Amino acid sequence: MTDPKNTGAKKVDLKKLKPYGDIMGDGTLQICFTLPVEASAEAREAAVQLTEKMGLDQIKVATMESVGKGFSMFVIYGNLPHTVDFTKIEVIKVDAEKRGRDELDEVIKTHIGRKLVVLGACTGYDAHTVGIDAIMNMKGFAGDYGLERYQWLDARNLGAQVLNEELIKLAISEKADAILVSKVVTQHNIHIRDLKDLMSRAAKAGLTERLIFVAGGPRVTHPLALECGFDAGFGVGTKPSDVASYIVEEFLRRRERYDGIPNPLKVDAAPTEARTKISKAALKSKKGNARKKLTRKIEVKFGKAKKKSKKTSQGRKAKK
Ligand code: B12
Repeated sequence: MTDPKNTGAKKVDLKKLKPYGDIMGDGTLQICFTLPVEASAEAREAAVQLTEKMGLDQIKVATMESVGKGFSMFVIYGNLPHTVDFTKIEVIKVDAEKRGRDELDEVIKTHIGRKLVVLGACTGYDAHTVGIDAIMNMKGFAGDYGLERYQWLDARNLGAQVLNEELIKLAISEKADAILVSKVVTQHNIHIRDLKDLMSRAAKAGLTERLIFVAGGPRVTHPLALECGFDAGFGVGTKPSDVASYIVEEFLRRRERYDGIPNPLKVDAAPTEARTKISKAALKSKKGNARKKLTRKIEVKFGKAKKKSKKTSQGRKAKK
């Protein structure tokens, strides 16, 4: 990765980082939104006032377009007065070094000696298969071959609208090593409820120690996945090799933890300070402090979802 401190010709004050437009430190950014009113001088003024309320100054309306009867769309430039201290930023990231397909196949062949069984599905009511296909299917995504292409992965794409209970049954009967779940629809936080439902079933079936659970989707983040009881979460722009790298590393970590077989990838890790903290947190039990802290943070964000009915789309579908 490039050194974040080496950002260009002008010296950047990383303690007071703000957007760059034309001159370093100008804070210029571009926003785009739609108002449910006809494009007009009044609509333009409303857009400017709303942008002022967001805290931007030096506002310029670059575009106002009519987007159908009763709607106007704006592209607006403004300068943001706020800054963030980049040196204090810590991110909870998936703990895995990125490796290519050939290297991962070689690691599995040499150090595991059997194919890892990976089941992928889009669960519940969700019928958006393109995301899970991008990860699983042979042809892959953005020039990165899918998991089906890996010689040492037995990757099976179960498709859309797979019930959590079915997925758990298959995980057991197929002796899966990893379960990949795609959630795209997020209306009423259905993705969170479905993900949590799967993990509570997995816990009841005693699957959470050895089986690797990975969630993905455009609104899925790694912290959200952890909060739902998963081991890792991947969002927009994920490539199959990101997921394969994680599965292989995590498999070897767990094998070391539970069977005492040394992890051959450990020496390569060379963790950064932040990554060490995260790895330690990840190693704690799912009921550990790190996870609890994280859960509290996310519960604030999704507090409403927690209070709502515990019914899931799985349940509803089963009743039909
Ligand atoms: C194509 C599409 C459909 C197709 C789906 C066809 C199919 N076979 O998948 C059809 C027409 C069926 C459809 C239906 C619906 N859709 Co639709 N659809 C889309 C659309 C246009 C594109 C989604 C897509 O394919 N993205 C491309 C893939 C590659 O991206 P991705 O899913 O993010 O995947 C990447 C990552 O997220 C990650 N990833 C994803 N899954 C996983 C899993 C794992 C394990 C990992 C590691 C990573 C990973 O890796 C992928 C590659 O990087 C989006 C809008 C949009 N532009 O995003 C709406 C959208 C998702 N749909 C939406 C809605 C509301 C619906 C409907 C409810 C509409 C309706 N009222 O009927 C229905 C739902 C049907 C159902 N039961 O689920 C909303 C969802 C809103 C929300 N957040 O809840 C969206 C966002 C449109 C919108 N703006 O309103 N849809």
